[in-house]
Amino acid sequence: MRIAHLSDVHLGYRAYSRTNEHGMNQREYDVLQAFRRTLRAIRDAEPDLVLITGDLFHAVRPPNSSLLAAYGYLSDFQKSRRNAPLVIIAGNHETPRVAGSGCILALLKHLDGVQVVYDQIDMPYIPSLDASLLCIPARGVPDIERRILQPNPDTRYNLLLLHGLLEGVTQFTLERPIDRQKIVRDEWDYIALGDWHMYQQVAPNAIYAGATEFTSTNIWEEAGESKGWVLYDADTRTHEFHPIRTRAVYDLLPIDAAELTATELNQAIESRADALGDALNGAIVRQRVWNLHPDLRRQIDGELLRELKARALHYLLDPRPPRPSTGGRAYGQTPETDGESRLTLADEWRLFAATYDLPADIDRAAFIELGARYLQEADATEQQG
Ligand SMILES: [Mn+2]
Repeated sequence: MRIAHLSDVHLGYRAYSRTNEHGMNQREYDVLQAFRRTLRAIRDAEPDLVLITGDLFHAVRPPNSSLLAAYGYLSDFQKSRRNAPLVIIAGNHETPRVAGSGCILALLKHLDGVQVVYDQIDMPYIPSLDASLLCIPARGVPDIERRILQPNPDTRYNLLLLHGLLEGVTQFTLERPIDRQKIVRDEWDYIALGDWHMYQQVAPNAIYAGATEFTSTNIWEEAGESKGWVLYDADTRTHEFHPIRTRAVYDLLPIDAAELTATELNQAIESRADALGDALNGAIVRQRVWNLHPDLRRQIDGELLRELKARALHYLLDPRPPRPSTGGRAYGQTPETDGESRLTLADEWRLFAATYDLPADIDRAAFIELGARYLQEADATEQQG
């Protein structure tokens, strides 16, 4: 059995102010395009089964523009593959806070061949494939601990679908990581994972397909990584990752402005951007500048910045004042408005804590990790829903 696995499409995601010729937010359109490209590639691969492991939609109530387009794409997709099975589980982004308030994914179950799991852990069976699929949507994750998760011994194939972060997947300490032992087991023919936006193989039979576009709060951490989908063979337990074209994202090498004159700073900004060549056009770009004193900041060439901002889809000059003044800055007061500053703040914490004067009996590594965990928890609280 050949399985196509995609995840974290985040339809309805919007960012920046740029719109396309139809007045649609450019990033919302990019995300739709990535979805369409992915569906085309999957259609051409003719898999027996397609899995979407959560966050198909970016929000509980996605914009009509994305909702209508996605419905059309999926309807055509199902017709083109003669309504072969497609199973979708809900992620945290499309799951309403209150149980029983319905889920937008329920709309898709009216398409032929489509099954949707969003309220709780469920194990649908697909007779045409003789396959059982243990589905754990975002809302089912808290139940993992008290459930016995086991394959159905009477079916040819047993798959597990999960939207959630396994322990050890990120460098950050998670508040409630999912016990790896409970999920990653040899008895499953395939373990399709979602929620982590980068393609990552956890075991030969367990894979995060990653997102199909750059839609995380920390896209800079993903710069240079490919987005795409996974084609998995359940009989040989082998897979191929198929990249798809996305908007380009570049996180340029930071500039340390501590020792620079205004002319040197402007030259550094220009030369780092020039190094991208034509790739700068239409790209999403961040240029961090460390130790930028407010006096020097006022001397940044406005015309140069306007030119870079006009060429890129989004050019973010991200200045950080000299370190002593960053110490008292409270969480939530970062100047950026895109919500991109989340991991940046953690970044900043690590930098700050690496040189902070600590009492001799304090373990610096543990101190840094504790701070990072507090930030992560504050972030998780803020992002819920
Ligand atoms: Mn996601």
